[in-house]
Amino acid sequence: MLGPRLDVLYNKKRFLDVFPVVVEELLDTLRAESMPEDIVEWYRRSLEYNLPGGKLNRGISVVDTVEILRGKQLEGEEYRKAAILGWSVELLQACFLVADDIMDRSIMRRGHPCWYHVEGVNNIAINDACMLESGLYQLLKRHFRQESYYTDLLELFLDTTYKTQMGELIDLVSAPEDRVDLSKFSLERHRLTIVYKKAYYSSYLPVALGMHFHGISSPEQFTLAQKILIPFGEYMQVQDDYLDCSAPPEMLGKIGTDIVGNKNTWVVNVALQHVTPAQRKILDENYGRKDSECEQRVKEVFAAVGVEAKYRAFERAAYEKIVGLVETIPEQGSELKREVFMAFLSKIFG
Ligand code: DMA
Ligand code: MG
Ligand code: MG
Ligand code: MG
Repeated sequence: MLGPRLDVLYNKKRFLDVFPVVVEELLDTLRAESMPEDIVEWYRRSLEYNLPGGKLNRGISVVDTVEILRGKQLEGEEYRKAAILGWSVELLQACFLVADDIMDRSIMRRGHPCWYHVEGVNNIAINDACMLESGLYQLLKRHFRQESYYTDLLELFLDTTYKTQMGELIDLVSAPEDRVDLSKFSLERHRLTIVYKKAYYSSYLPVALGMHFHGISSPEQFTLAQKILIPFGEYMQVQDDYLDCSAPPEMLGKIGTDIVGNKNTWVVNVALQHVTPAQRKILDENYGRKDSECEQRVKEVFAAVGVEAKYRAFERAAYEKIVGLVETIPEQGSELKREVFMAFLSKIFG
């Protein structure tokens, strides 16, 4: 047994050790179609730029889920196969991020320029996003085609992708660039947005994949997992919204665009509930404007209404609610285990 901190490092290292295998297998699919070497190299650069630089929480959670359900560490070929399923989630995530950064006009991601901002890439990033997604199905075909749960995996990835795209659509349509109307925002619409754009793919998908890999097939178990993981995924996006306007770029690895981008975030909705008429006027006049002084005035209103304390209270309540849901799983005799969820929670809270 390593300590908890070393466990995290070890889990990340062995997961990253599988990455070169993923890259070579994906490049082989291009070579098999006789793609010229410069095209193979382009795909390599896109994979290496967009996949391994993040926390890899989603991918690693697939493996963690399997190991907790098995009650032992995976070894050799079995570990590699579970890790490849994890990398498939990371491919989907990379696809969403590359596209999201274009649509949100973001500049920085994971401490580097967004892919579409890299010299010579520009709009080719749109096709690269599509190829990051398509690549995951090549991995699934190669490694899981013979499994009884292959169709379940395909359906899960396809349905989750569709839901995420719906979420991105509500998010973007709610944020017109030429017309700021804060009266159109609401926490109900925000909740719908974040469940679809974040919770299904970031929280439910990794655990559900691990469950399939382990051999769980009863629909009730997946419904139970979803009941816990959707509120958990909601929390993940509220945290993302809060950090967007409050954390320094050095910590975040990205520069927040929500205020200038006129986004319907948790933060602006909470502020709207607590502003005085004078503060409301400042928000109306400064939110969603592409101007850093306007952005600063909005942040001052957020601070004045005490957004930070409200976020801390929300975080505490969310944690207690989710732990309460986890505790509905019986301690003995259940296919699912509480620890699957507690391990995931510990990666995200705090
Ligand atoms: C993230 O929304 C959703 C997807 C599907 C990537 P976001 O724009 O708030 O994410 P980020 O803050 O990372 O750009
Ligand atoms: Mg974004
Ligand atoms: Mg976005
Ligand atoms: Mg965000």
